[in-house]
Amino acid sequence: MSARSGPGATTPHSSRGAAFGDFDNDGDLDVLVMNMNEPPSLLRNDLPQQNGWLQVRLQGTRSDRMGLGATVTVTAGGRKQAQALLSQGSYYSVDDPRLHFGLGAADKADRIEVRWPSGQVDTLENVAGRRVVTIREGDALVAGSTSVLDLDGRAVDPLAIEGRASVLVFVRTDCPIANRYAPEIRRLQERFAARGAAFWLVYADAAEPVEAIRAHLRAFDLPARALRDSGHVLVRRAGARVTPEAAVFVPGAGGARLAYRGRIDDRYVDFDRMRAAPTTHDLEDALEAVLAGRAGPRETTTAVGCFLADVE
Ligand SMILES: [Ca+2]
Repeated sequence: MSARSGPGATTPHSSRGAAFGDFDNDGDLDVLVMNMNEPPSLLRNDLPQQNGWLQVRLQGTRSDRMGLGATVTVTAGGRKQAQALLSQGSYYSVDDPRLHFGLGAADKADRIEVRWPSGQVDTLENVAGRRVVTIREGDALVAGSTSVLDLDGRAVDPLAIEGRASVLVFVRTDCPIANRYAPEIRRLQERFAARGAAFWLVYADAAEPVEAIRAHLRAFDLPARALRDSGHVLVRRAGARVTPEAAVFVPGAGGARLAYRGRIDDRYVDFDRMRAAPTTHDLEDALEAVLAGRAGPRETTTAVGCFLADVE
């Protein structure tokens, strides 16, 4: 034990138990050692770290509320690690219930699988690292993340950007203005998909059934992947208020960064007044800019359309 690590491990104590956990919430494991007849020693890990990490906090619904007895398997950087959440640890000690996973050089987990005592299995894909992820039993969505469900009920985080940008287009099945933009959405997707921009249609009304969304995609020949944002996670993150409204996210140091939010173009002056042709193509200009690595002409514009339900 190096003298530079401090006196915690070199000073003699009569110790009986040790608990491992991230005491100071900085992503590394610290150790609390229980000493006989004196206060415990906290061995705080203050080594600078470059490696990725992830902590998983479990919330049981049918199983134990803390998720005791569940097994969590994390796949990252081609490696698989499994840990079980147990209630026992060392003598009179129990570890941090947040399971800690080192990710090595990876900055995200490709897959997290939770096997609950109830038999329920929850799987999350593409989960960004360097944070505590709360997983609720029976809910494939990461609380506090930007994961939402696709039409098949799979969790997808469109802001875990794999290409160069993520474009969210907020739509409704019953908004005439959004429907009139279908050809333009299609044109932009065809134009920019090959250049690394992923397009997502986001249906944010919880009352819209999946079948209605599928019918809408067919009727308007919308080829983008559709997501359901019933909890308005993406609506809040983007600051969207109406449909159609677009948001362009690019990879940033602390996660996805909003580069543009607003109208697709300025064809609509008001809800019932439109120009013969748009004079600015705001979404297209924003995408051209971010794909060229520069700031766009405007970060936000005001979109005209149908209000999203329940958005303040
Ligand atoms: Ca720590």
